[in-house]
Order: sequence, then structure tokens, then C-alpha cells
Amino acid sequence: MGLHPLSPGTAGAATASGRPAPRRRALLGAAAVGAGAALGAVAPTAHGTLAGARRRPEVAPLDDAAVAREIREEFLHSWYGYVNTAWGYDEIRPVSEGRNDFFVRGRTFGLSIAEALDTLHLMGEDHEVQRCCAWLENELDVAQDADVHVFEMIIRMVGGLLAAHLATGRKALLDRCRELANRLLPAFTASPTGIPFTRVNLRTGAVSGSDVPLAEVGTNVMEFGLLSRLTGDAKYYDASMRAYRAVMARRSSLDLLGTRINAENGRWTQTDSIAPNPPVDSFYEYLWAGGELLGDAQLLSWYRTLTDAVLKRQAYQEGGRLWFQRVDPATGARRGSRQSELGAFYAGLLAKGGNMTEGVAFYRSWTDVLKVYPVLPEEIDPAGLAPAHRANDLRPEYVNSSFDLWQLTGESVYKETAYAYFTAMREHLRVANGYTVASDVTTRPMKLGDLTPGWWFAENLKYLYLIFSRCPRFDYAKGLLSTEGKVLRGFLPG
Ligand code: DMJ
Repeated sequence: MGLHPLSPGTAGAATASGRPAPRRRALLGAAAVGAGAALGAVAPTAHGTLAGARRRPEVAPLDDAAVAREIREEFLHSWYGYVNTAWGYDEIRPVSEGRNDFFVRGRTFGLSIAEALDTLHLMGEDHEVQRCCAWLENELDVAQDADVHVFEMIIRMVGGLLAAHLATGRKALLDRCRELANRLLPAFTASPTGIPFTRVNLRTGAVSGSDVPLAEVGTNVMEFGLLSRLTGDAKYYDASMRAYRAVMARRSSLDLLGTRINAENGRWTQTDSIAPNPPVDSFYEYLWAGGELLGDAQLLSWYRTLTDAVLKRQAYQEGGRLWFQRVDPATGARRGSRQSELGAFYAGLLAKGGNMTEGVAFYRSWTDVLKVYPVLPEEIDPAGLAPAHRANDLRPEYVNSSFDLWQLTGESVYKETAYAYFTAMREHLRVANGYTVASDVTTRPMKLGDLTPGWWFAENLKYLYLIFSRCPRFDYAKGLLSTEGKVLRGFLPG
């Protein structure tokens, strides 16, 4: 496959050949800046491994079809590890050949099946899709006596069932989805403020958990809004919008939000604005993506207001790179600077929302981290890029942004960096029964953990496959994915 895409080399650039029509180029207008040019502008740092980063290295053009085959092979390697060892359980522990209950110990929801289904469909694995549909339609119990995490259930299972229904047209999957959503709904409707409780018992409807991270307040409008559209029942969308209104009414005079809020009295319990880091990350993502999916001007206008404030108050430069600091929402005073890898999705979101320059710059910041640690650490200190948390949970956020930026610009640099990300994971995190998390990305050989999180099937390999495959089942101009990588718009027949 030629040179490692991030290895220092000679000058020049690969061409972006054969890509699907880029979307929304016009919408981005003058803000659009070539990512290759932006990469070339990386400031040199004291870190030896970044030497030469100022000039973009030459790379051999990637053979898209061959790369797509490699990605599919790795997906199936992981998938059959799960099928053979943990079928019907939430997740596989690929090293010990064990199983993991993601939601509640002793209960299974077949999480990896719901996570993988639409990726299998895009890859043309129709036999596996049938097997997954049969399990979700006949085996999944959505009325278990279990206190489940509402946010996790919505983005993984409700979203998974919706995407499965859209991919296959099977009504039974929409029925399962609706049944599950009905059992989650008390978390919203029992709340005096509209801010959802964090947990609900699927059998009894009893709610618990009133200290709610911002992401859990607002990462549901894509799934609930679409469900309302598909069923003609507005109650799901209405519940989401009530939750949004509750926090938007409590924003600071600087248009910033806190980190956690109490569902019963509406008071902030942790006040720092830490966007785009967890646990607030996807709150912002869903204002834009929900607005796009549902054609909802209110959501898009909230996105604009909050994003302008985040860019004004939290964006800062460190080592010539763009990062986002933690601030006091009332005064804008700085309160910290650690960056979570989970925030890397924000590069793509900023670009999709019209801030292409900032999106490209933030992607470049994370690409510099990738040059130091080919498998990204969970957390870094922007000063010197030292790892603040050395694990990696098979995270998808960087390659989520590669996909978004490639889709918007068609520039080959996003393919090259995505491929580098993929090959590093293959080199370090591949095990006999699939792929596993790392507990320390700085060690060689890499110190590994023992889990394949569901999002590995839903996100990483889907973004990668879509970038390289020219997938005939995906509409590259209209496609919209949820925070969990579920295709909620844009399946093509075939
Ligand atoms: C995924 O479940 C989703 O992307 C979510 O929004 C945050 N993080 C995980 C993967 O890192």
C-alpha cells in the first residue's frame, strides 16, 4: 500500500480520485479552506516526532477498492469473533473469550447485534443482516426488570433498531423500537423540568438518577424525532424538545452551558462549560444533526448560538494548535485545558455546521497527536501533547471527523489520515477473536485490555468503509449518521 500515510517523506500530494459528489460545499461558502493547506501550516513543536510536520509529506495514492476490502475483512474478523463467542450477549471479551453485559449485569440486549446491523448491510453481508433481524425481532426482551441508562439505550438500541428498520424495511423492527422507546419515555415525562432522569426500569417505569450530564439531556432528538416521523406520534419528539428548552432557558448570559444539571430542580450541579469534551459532547452534535435530519430551524439556531459562544470563549491556541479550554460559563474565566479524545468528533461537526476553518484546524491538532501516538490516548494535555490518560477504548471520534471532512471537501488528506488511524489500530489492537481496547497506548507491545465495545461495529469501521468503498447502498449527498454512527438518513435501495 506504499508509504505509511503519516510517515515523513518527500513533497507532493495524492489526488482525490473517484470520490462521490461532496455535499454542502456551497453552504460552506468562503469559510471553506483546503485541509491540505491547513495541515501544511502546522507549527513545529519541541516534540521530535513532529519534526517535518510543516510540510505535507508525499504519500502513494491509496487504492480505494483494496482499502475497502481490508476494512471489510477486519470488520468480519471482529464480527465472527463476536458471533462465535458471544452471540446474543451485549459485547465480546475477545482475549478471554468472555462476554460483557453493557447495560445491567446479568441482562443482555444483544447490543453488538444492534450496533453492527446497518454496517453489515452497507457491506452487503445480507445473510448476517437476516440473522441479526431474526434475533432482534424474536429474542430481544425490551421489558426486562432492569434499571437501564436512558442515554445509552437511546443512542445504541433505539438508534440501532431505527437504522435496522430503515436498512431492511422490516416493520417488526420499527415495532420493537417503538416498544422500547415507550418504556424509556417515563424518564422524560416523570421529570418536573423535562430534563430526563438518567435511568428507568424497563418493566416498572420507575425512574432514578437526577444528576444529569448535558449530553444525556440532549442526545435523543435524532432518534426520537425520527421515531415520531415514522410513527406519526409526536410524543417522542415533544419529550426531546422539552428537555432542550429546559437547558436552553438556563444558559448563561454568555450563551454557555454547564456540565451537569439536576432533573428535579433544574439547577446546574457542575457549572464548567467543557464543550466539546464529555460528558457534554453530543449535546452540541444533536442540535446540528437533529436540525438537519428534521429540518428544525429552532435546533439549528440553538446550535449557532451556542457554537458562536464556544468558539469565542473556549477556543485557544497552544503549540500552534487549536484546542478548547474549560471555562466558567458566567465569566468566561479559564478553568482547565485537558482534551478528551472523545472531543475529536468536533472537528467534523464544526465543519458541517459552517465553521470549516476551525474544523480543519481542530482536526489538524488531533492529527498531530496521532503522529505521536498512532493509537490515540483517551486524554491529552495540549501543552506538549503529553498523555493524561493512556488507555484507548477503540474510540471512533477521530475517524468520525475524517469521514465528515472527507465528505465535505473530498480532499485526499482525510483518506490518508483515516487509513493511518486504521492501520495503527490493526497493528496494535487486533487479537485472535477481533479487536480489543488498550490500557496503555505508550507501551510496546501495547498493553491491551479485554473488550470490543459495541461502537467498534457501529462507528469506526463504518466511517472507514464509507470513505473508501463508494458504497452503492449509501447516499453520500444526503446521508446522516447519529452520534453512534447509525445511518438515520441516506440508505439507497440495492
Ligand atoms: C459512542 O458511543 C458515541 O460516539 C458517543 O456519542 C460517545 N462515545 C462513544 C464512543 O467513544
